[in-house]
Amino acid sequence: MYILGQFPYPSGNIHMGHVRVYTICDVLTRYYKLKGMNVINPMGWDSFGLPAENAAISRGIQPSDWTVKNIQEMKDQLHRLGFDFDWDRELATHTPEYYKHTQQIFLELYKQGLAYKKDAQVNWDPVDQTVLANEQIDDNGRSWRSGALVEKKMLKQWFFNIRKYADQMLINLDKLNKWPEIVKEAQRGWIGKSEGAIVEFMIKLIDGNQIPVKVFTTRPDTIFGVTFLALSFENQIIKENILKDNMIDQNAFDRYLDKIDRLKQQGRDLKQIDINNIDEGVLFRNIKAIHPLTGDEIPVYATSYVFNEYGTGSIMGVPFHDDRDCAFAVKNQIDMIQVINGDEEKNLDECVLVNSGEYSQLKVKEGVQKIISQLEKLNKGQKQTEYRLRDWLVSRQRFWGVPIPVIYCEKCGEVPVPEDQLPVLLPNVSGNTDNLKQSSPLSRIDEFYNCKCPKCQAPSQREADTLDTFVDSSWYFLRFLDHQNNLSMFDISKVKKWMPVDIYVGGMEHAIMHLLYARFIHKFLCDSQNISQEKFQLDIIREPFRELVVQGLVKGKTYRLKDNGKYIFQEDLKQYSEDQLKITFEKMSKSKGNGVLPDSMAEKYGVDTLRLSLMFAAPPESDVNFDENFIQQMKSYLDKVQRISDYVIASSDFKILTKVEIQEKYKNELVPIYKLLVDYKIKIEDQRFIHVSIARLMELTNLLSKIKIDNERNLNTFLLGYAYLIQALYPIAPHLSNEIWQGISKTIEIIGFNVNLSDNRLDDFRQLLSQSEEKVKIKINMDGKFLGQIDIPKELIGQSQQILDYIRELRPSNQEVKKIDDIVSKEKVEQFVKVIS
Ligand code: ANZ
Ligand code: ZN
Repeated sequence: MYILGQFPYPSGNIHMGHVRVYTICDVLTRYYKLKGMNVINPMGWDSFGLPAENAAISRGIQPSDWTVKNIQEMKDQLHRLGFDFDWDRELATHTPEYYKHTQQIFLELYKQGLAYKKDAQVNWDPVDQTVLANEQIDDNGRSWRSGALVEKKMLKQWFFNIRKYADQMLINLDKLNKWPEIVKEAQRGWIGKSEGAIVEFMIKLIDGNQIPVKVFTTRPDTIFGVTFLALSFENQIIKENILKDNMIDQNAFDRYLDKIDRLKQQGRDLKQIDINNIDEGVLFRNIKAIHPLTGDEIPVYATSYVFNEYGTGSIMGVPFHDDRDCAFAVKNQIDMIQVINGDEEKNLDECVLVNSGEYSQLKVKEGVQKIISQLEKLNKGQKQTEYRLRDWLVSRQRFWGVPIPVIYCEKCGEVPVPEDQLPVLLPNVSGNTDNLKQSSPLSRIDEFYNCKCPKCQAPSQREADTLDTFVDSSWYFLRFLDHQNNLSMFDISKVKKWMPVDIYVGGMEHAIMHLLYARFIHKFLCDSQNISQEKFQLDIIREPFRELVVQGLVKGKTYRLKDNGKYIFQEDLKQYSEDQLKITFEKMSKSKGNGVLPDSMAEKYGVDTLRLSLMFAAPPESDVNFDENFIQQMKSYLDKVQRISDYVIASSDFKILTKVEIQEKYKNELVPIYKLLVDYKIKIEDQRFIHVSIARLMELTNLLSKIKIDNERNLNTFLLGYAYLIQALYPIAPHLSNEIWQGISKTIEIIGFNVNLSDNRLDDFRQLLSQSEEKVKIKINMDGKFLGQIDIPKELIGQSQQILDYIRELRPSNQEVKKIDDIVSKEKVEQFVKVIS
């Protein structure tokens, strides 16, 4: 089993969010080991990136020194928190041993034509001479560091052709039935597939010449309702001045361009166009567009609700049927024609075309087909699929990243670095971090920048851009499986053995980009003979992460003044009375004074209490409100479990039997204990219910503490039950459980357990419970397909939820169930249970 938490950026501090992800992984790792499985749970560092570079600049130190120091500090912290990571698999993406292979991936993409260079617009800081990310620009369009007004500049940038995989990634989403629906929806939206057509309109210029303008539409059926044409302000045709000279109000046009630039920096999005805020746009004077089917003449505008980056950067306006076009038409008093009859929102397929010439009375689907074939016949259009997904811009004009392995030679042009010359090493910047302040620092470091052409040996220059750090993290889960391999990226047999990752745990902030990039690179590597030696048939769907757990936030207790909303810090609380303050829980942050340090909590209450609190407070996907009162309750629970061990040590008046004897002799007495443990296993194996599994252990603790140890029967039931409790508690509170187990080792040994807690396997409580149960066979059909048959206890008949739980618990040892479970999504299983009931 491969359990993985998203590896951290070495900022220098483990925060509560980290502790939560890694605790989920740790609990599951220990649990499955206890079940007898071979589990890996590796840890590493996503160690390239801007913060190291900024720290280096502000303190005059090497980015690598800062990074290594932070890694050491965080590692110490993780050790103190007692996580069971496979430290012998540790890796860091900034080491040459790792990034050599990141460069290899780049070269492989390059060879297959999937890494390419093209002009792209960047944010340029004219003072610092550097490219800025959108996040580095404030609301007034100024650089966060220099304060200079940011300019737009075209630069040649490297891209990965992720769009080649857009369709595959989209289709596979349907098969990832162990992923949260919300993440899949986000990815679908990001990929944004739209099916429609390209239609060509001719524009008649003043001199009588005609030029073509192509539009993308998802609704060719509305073509008879087109009453205007609209272009984006940045449209190429306008740039080339074909449509500019004397045709527009230049001042108004420039004002719009400025506005669009600002919106772009704020990351404006096609999906967020506000219909109430559609602007008037700019009309092109003295020209008309010609409708390709009717020959009618229609006006042409430039408007900001048409995006240059999508489709063709121009649209056909159908005001009667499109909300944005409608708002625009109202402002400009443009005609509207109804061409579709029926409820378009509810059931488009049932609608019919009207006012559409020979196509009138056709249903929409047929209308679309016939109109497209007519356009094709006239050479005026064709079917087209568009994606919102843009190719992945991977160039960064920064130092602290993977150097892109390309050399520029005057004679040979762009030459990829031969593989046997990898890695292209980052140079040393000791003593001179000034270079880092400017854009493309690598181009200012001679011993790096100047080199020989690998082909003709002529003096040449290296590429000075480094790779986006998302490239580093797009394949680390594969390297964990063979991280010391210095011959190749990984040994394919190891990858086949462990992949896909069984449970991947991380935050919502990575729901789109990281997961999309990792899926893309994984698919690409599967396809690349050169790297995988043979296509790796990891699983039928070639996806890297079988199950995804997206954890919620850890929120801190926040105090605010009722009258002005001001945040009050912990140390100032005394100055205010209770009724002056309002208490809420908010995302932890320094400015709110509501942060809680894991180290101090662990020191005060113990690591196990911290773990238990995070796991019991809420299911993994929900936010946790971190409250010290709650932690104290968890502490007293653990204290109680520990106190009970005193009885074990004290009780020697009656004979202690062996496990098998107790199981035989006190079968009935053990039933309630078994039942709780069966449910504990079910709930922990469906990660959504880890908190419920803990509730079962609390019930078991109560049950045991009520047993009066006044005869042999009670003593032995109590002892076995308590041993089970400590075993089951071990994944959640490993340190305390070990300590208790050591303390009662003599008794434990007599019963027949191993004195080393983690060397014991969990018993099959279901089996023990069902020794007296009668079984019946049920067949499982889904959507008319026979999936398999299994035996269930007769007493479960009619109780659908229990049947579902029972089936889940058989996983993963029962092959039949595993098969069913793989095909059937969670939602489907729920549906199946409804059918049974
Ligand atoms: C005519 C039409 C009639 C449209 C109608 C929609 C409804 P999605 O689904 O997101 O792909 N469009 C095309 N390119 C655009 C651009 N660069 N900027 C802004 N809008 C653009 O949207 C496709 C629809 O969005 C296209 O279909 C086009 O308007 C518009 F009743 O064409 B439609
Ligand atoms: Zn050359």
